Amino acid sequence: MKIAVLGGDGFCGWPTALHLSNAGHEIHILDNLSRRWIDTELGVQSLTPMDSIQERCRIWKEVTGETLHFHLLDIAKDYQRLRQWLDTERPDAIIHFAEQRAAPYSMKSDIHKTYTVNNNVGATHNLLTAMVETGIDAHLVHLGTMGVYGYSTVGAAIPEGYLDVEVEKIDGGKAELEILYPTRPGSVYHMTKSLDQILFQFYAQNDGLRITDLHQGIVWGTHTDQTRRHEQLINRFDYDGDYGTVLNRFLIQAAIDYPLTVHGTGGQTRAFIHIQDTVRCIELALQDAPKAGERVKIFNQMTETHRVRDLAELVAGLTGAKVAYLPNPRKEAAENDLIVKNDGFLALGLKPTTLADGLLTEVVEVAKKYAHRIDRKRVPAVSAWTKDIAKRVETDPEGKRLRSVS
Ligand code: NAD
Ligand code: USQ
Repeated sequence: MKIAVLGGDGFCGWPTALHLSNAGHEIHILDNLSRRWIDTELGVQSLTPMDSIQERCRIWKEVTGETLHFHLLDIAKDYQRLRQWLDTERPDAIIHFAEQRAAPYSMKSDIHKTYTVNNNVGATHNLLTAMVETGIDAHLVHLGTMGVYGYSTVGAAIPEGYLDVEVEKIDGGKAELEILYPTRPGSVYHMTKSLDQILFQFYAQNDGLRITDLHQGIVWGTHTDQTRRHEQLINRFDYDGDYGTVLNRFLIQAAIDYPLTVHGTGGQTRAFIHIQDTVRCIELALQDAPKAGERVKIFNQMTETHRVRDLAELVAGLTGAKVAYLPNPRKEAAENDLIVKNDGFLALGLKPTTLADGLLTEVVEVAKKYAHRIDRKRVPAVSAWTKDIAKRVETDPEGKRLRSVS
């Protein structure tokens, strides 16, 4: 297949591009490199040294003989170029990663909120309307988030996107409906993914676009089979307070002897997936496209759930790291349970990679190798969800914010 990977220079997009190229597909990466600019804005860099996208593509060609085509394009801003590109290239599938994906970054200021909404909703809508306008019959696979559901404890498993409900009719009878699971986003970023869902619903229904939305959990790990093939193919790895995600952060913190930064009591339960399974799931989703006129296909792309404090204790047990319980900069439930259905991918043959597989140690090894690149001042998460919370969360880089260390 000819596949467009939008956001293919990012943490999930790059290994996906390699995985699909390795599987024999023709890959076109479209990216505006905004994520690299955000690194500069924040004064951070990937833990792992990342070459330019052109250099990465050159190395892939050298290692495998396969070409990765790169196109510098802003999906949210360059609408006409996007439409023209789709019209000319007519890809069979489009994988859409091209959004601002950090919840803390999206909550930093009004400017960051506005950017995140304009970029994410604009990119998704531009893509959908350009697909209609050009008349291409590509299967769109979008990376959404588990966070659209919220993480509330209702004592029932979260289904894959849709909920069967019964409503009382005016005549007193009952009617059965299938609705999108009610969204309850916990940040401006997660809100944009909720808005994306409505855009997909409309374009699938109105124009018969074939769309799969992957509600992905928190991705951890760094390597996939393809990124291991050459030092310069290495994936990016975010550790800073805005873009670093919880388990990867704990692993690098352990490697540099920094107390593990648990927010609040660490009673938050979240869904997780290893990066190797991310790329595999996307390949499986591509093979299972909906037909025109079908509703949006939704998969929960996760393999396990964990409580944040349990992860901290696990990493501490593995490495001897200390655990710090900090004031939570976010507005979120202090404790929640989370039960998630992921039958869709299991039925398609996914064999989940779990935390017990020794990959935790691999990440610590990667972190130790590149520890000299870590700026400890960038480790604390200082982006607060509200002005009141900001007053409570001190911004001291190391040590003084710690409420208790176990
Ligand atoms: P990332 O920030 O590493 O990569 C996103 C890429 O998209 C970057 O290369 C960026 O330059 C590009 N991009 C952003 N806006 C663009 C635009 N307007 N035009 C062109 N390119 C643009 O993020 P990631 O971790 O690879 O996440 C990819 C997708 O997966 C996101 O949509 C995210 O919401 C979703 N997701 C990520 C995780 C995770 O834990 N990393 C979990 C669930 C879902
Ligand atoms: N947390 C800590 N300590 C830290 C960092 C985070 O306790 O040092 C806590 C947070 O308060 C939160 C949980 O860990 O309760 C998860 O935080 P996170 O930053 O790992 O994940 P999140 O903000 O939800 O976002 C990430 C990705 C996003 C994706 C989402 C999937 O950045 O792109 O959509 O995971 S999910 O969480 O399933 O919605």
